[in-house]
Amino acid sequence: MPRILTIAAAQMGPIQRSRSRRDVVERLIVLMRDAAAMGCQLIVYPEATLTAFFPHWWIEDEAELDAWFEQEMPSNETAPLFAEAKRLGIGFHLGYCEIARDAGRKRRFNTAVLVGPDGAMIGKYRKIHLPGHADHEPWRPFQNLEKRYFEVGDLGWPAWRAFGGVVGMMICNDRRWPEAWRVLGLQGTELVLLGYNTPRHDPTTPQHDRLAEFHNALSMQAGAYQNGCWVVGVAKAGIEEGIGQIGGSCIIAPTGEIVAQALTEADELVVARCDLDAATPIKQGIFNFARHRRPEHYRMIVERTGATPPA
Ligand code: CDT
Repeated sequence: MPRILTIAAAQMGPIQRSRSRRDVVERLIVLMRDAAAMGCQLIVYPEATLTAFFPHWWIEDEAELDAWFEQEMPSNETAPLFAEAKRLGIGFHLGYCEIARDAGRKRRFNTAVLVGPDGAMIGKYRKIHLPGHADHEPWRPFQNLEKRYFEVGDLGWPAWRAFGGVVGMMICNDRRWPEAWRVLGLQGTELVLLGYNTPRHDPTTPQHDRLAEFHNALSMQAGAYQNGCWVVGVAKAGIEEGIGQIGGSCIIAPTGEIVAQALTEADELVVARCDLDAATPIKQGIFNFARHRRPEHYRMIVERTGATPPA
């Protein structure tokens, strides 16, 4: 039986800091209803979907910082999204900022959850590659304080049997790291869901600003091809509180080809019929890990060279 999954990448336009969770959830539900009407079984929302991307600002007050996070999922504000998904029989992926309580200790993570069409939680991933810096750097036009506001994810990198295939998640900066893809690829992942908030301007390397969209697509297309998986990459795009963020939300086939892509930097659905079996020729062919991968040699080379640049 063919394993065809119709998926919507739900790109979000900017969310200004004055917008409430209720406003945002209303926008998410509009997109979800449209996706369901187009026959989608899964809708994928971006990283930190529910608010403006607050790591762009220096925040000292603890209560002010906490207000950007979700204390529970679902919460009173997000429950309508879960209820609508269940009513429509559509699964979803949602990125949000999580406060967790661990033996009374408050912990903050950049998190994504995968929810089934029955409204039940399938899995949770906490972002591992946190970009940016931990201290206030006033020379920057905007901050990138993920290293201050989040802990490195502590849930490992699981893949789940879901939606008729093997599904994994990563979050934004993770997509630039080949290790992220390979850890999922080694688990047989056939579908990777990932959201991002990527500023068009990187104050540390402005000479690369013209390449922001290219590096985004390059990372995701390479990850898809080299691991034989579908990728749904979803942006929070447009000018948010004066900071321009790239769009380019897209769905990529296991061949590395982009099969559908956003045309705007606003709320927009990007939809594709994804045949999960299209991963098989890559997984059993050019990237058949069991036959062609040489981990013992990679280890030997790293041990011999110390994996440091030559003197
Ligand atoms: N959210 C996030 O991880 N953003 C980073 C910005 C890095 S600056 C180029 C990203 O990798 O897109």
